Amino acid sequence: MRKRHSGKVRLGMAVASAALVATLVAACGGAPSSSSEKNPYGLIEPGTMRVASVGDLKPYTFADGQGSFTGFDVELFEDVAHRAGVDNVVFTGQDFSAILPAVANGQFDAGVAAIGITDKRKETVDFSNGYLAGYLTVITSKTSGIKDANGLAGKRLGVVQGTLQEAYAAKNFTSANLVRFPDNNSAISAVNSGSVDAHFLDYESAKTYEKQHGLVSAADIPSFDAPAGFAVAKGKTALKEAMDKGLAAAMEDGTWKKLYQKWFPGSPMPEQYLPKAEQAAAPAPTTSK
Ligand code: SNW
Repeated sequence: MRKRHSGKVRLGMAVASAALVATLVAACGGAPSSSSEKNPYGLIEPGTMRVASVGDLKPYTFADGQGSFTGFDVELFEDVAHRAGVDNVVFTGQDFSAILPAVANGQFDAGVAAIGITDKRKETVDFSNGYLAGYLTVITSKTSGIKDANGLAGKRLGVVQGTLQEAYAAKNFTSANLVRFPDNNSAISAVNSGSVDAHFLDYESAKTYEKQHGLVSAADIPSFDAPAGFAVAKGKTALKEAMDKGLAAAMEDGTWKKLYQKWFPGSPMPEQYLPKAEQAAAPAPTTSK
């Protein structure tokens, strides 16, 4: 008890003195954001990570009953931020299509929402190394008759604007009629009401919505070439490097694995993000004769 109490007092004093320093710096006309000592990552507000996310991508990123953000990506990001010395992480939900522009123009320090790393997206933002690779899934009602991707011909397929699903469907599901939504909740409502025939979203979220609404999967499309990463503004090298260092540490000490098992129970465990000792030795070259 005593220990915890004194810890709190010390923390309080540290916060107070940090505030004092900030006030003094401001009073002297110095720009705190240019001080690499006080703000090594160039954050909007030193000591705080402002993160753009979405509130309806359970179990990756979602707002719980109290409106707090949680999920695999959220907890992994918080862990990585902690390793970088930042414990105050503030998530803000918005439309997926608004995240990367908002990160690029400096309204947020990072974007976190199972955002697949692609060359196209790298034109506007930088990414951490990848931390998750999986499938894109078409879900539909039990009565739609859609059994696979071919069954989408002539059907109305929902996609969230700006997602890889939108791009993939436009290119590959050319005989489907795409219906663009701002977020997953509105698309799922449309599936439930029958105003669209199916929706195309991330695999683990599809499973969550299927359970919740009695929907079924019709197709899983691999998206391993676009693993999810944390988006940061271009040129924030120190921030990107801190993310990469934290991610590597979270993978090596088993934190990544623990979070994966917590949020994606029963899903096959990909090997590349596990501690090195747990990755199967590279298969010996086969010398079959
Ligand atoms: O490309 C995949 C990745 O392999 C992993 O499965 C996590 O999701 C992805 O990054 C794809 N995510 C979509 C995208 O990046 C949708 C994200 C969202 O709905 N917030 O566009």
